[in-house]
Amino acid sequence: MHRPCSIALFIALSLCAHAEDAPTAGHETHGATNATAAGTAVEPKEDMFISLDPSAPKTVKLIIIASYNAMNYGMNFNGFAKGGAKYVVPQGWNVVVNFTNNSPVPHSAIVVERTSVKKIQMGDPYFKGASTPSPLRGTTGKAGVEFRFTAEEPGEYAIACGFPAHSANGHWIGFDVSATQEKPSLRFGENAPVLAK
Ligand SMILES: [Cu+2]
Repeated sequence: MHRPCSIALFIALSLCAHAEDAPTAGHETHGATNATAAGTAVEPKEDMFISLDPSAPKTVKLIIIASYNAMNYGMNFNGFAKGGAKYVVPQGWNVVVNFTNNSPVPHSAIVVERTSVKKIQMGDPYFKGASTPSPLRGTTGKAGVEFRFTAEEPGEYAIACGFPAHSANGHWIGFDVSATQEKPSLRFGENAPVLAK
């Protein structure tokens, strides 16, 4: 209990320290579908975060929102942490990720091997191009950044936060590349996977 608690406390204190840097109220950007500073959020539904690109073959668009709500001290993507959500993408598909961060605390997204989620510091993304810019530093803001990559190799990966120690504290969700599944999907918790449309 002691070690995770002290890490969690540290993160919580960091959040408090950063709160003073938060943008002033009334500056909410358009199109935000979810969280507020208070941490209340629309309950996440799978189809809000995955869709097929109608203009490009074998291309899936993922919406990844860091600090979607207050869960896990804000160290969540789309309201899930510790692998509680999982994307599956067929091998060879193109993946376009739109990343935004609801929190004034920096977060990032980087695709790593599932076995790497406990690392304090992430290295390079597993697939070329598969991270937000400067994942160690992270970004803030709802303006968002986009990155794209090709899911070339089947396996079990994670979309992790590259900000030091965040992933080790649960800021990651699952990302599998499948050699057999024909359509991308997203699963939240114990729900059945939802196919991209
Ligand atoms: Cu993070």
